[in-house]
Amino acid sequence: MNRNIFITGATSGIGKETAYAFAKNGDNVILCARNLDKLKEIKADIDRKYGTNAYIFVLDVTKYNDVVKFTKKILEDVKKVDVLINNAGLALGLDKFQDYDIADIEQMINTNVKGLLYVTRQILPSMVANDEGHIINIGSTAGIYAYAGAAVYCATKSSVKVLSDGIRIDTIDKNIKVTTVQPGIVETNFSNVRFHGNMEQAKKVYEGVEALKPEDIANTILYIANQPKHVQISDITIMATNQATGFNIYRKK
Ligand code: NDP
Ligand code: 8X3
Repeated sequence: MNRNIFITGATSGIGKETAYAFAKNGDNVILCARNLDKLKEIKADIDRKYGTNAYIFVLDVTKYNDVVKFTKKILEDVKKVDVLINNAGLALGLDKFQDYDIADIEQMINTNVKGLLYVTRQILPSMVANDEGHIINIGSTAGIYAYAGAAVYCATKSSVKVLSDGIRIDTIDKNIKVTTVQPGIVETNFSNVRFHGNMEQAKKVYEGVEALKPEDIANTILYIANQPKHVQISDITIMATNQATGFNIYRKK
């Protein structure tokens, strides 16, 4: 469709599959994350498969000055961002709040809340000026249902939902859509990151249940972005079939 789609956290999981889904759809993808090698690999693969020219750049969304610098450059280079997908995010740790590592708490808040705000604050004014745009924020079922050991992660994802609602109100008189996507369990690198690289512990999260695949979320995001101009999907929650709420998951023995 030849739109410019800016995806944060595009080197893995949901963000990466979303990049492929939009490139396959004929859109131009602008991808950022912290790992340059992975970005280069994805760019080469996307360009080869879909004959595009994916735009990549290293950006840690928690670094405000870098966000300002790179978003300015993107807007200069590609002129306009049609869809911003705020996907970069993470959980760190699974502990009682009273025992939580403060650095993990700060990293979750800095990435999931402040990073999302930094990027949106830089891109949204251009959407307002163009009277056109779509912001798709990746929340989580964790933002609806708190679960044990995840008070802060759940609070960050609850913030994503409320921030989306607030921004939707502030842009109500513009042709700007704001969507919160709230996935349940999706098998990605998420649990490996949460458990600080403990693959054994991460693997257990997906045992006995057919989790969602990152492609399932990517296809949903594409569907949301492909609605007609007058249709705004405000919220969408997607769970695995054997999932009932956030951490209410039926596992086959
Ligand atoms: P992954 O760990 O597979 O991917 C996370 C992506 O975010 C990576 O590309 C990572 O790249 C990037 N990232 C992390 N921190 C930063 C940062 N500071 N700046 C820029 N990029 C960053 O996880 P998922 O794909 O599962 O997670 C994507 C989103 O989906 C997150 O917001 C997560 O909270 C949410 N989510 C995940 C669910 C799940 O069950 N997996 C369910 C519901 C929501 P790099 O390390 O190269 O920077
Ligand atoms: C990620 C899903 O349930 O592991 O947001 O928190 S969950």
